[in-house]
Amino acid sequence: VAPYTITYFAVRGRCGATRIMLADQGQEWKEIVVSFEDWMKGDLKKTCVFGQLPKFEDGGLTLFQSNTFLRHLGRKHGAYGKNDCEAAQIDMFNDGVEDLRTKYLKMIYQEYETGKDAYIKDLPNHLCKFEAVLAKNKSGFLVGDSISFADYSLFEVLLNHLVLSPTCLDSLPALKSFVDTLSARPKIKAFLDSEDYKKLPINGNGKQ
Ligand code: 0HH
Repeated sequence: VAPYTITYFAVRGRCGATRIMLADQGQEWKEIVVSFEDWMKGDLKKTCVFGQLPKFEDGGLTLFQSNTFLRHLGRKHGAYGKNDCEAAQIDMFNDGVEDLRTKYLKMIYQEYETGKDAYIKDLPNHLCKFEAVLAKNKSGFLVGDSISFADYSLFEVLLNHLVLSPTCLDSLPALKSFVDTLSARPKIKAFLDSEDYKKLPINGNGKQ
């Protein structure tokens, strides 16, 4: 039986990285899909700590905040570094990914028509920071020598950016190889090839 449940709208959205992480860690999970109509009734919203989805359940533990899901899974499945110093660096990089994700979501939901071109033009200035980190760390991961939740989050945000701008990694070889390596991990590959993954749009407004 699946110990984990994700309750969310029918999008990859803020659960993309969590799902990829669960798949790569060999975990099973249940999905409860909430329609916009059901959400608008307001009953579920009232039960959500911050009035928003996604919700993540691990047995009797109920969590909100997508980055909290990643940290919880990181702790449980050995993807949070091998000591406190690595854990702190993993937090730092995950927060950096969150900054990029927030900019991306703002562009997608608030200024796609007016801001997309400028966003893509400015993108190398953000991606080059991650490029430098990966070029320096010979393991191919952001921190230390094994995969962490921050790697899954970076990977997922890069997949979305490759849809937005297919050439965005052409001058960033370490990031390109990072995406290739993670895409080729057997459980990630199987998940990315699955209908469960492919059927969901990236975002809720049809833009990508
Ligand atoms: N910091 C939170 C986190 O990381 C942010 C959660 C959040 O923004 O978990 N939740 C939004 C939905 S995420 C929310 O609950 C964006 C997906 C939009 C898809 C909507 C499509 C619906 C059609 C099926 N928003 C609703 C609300 O605030 O009432």
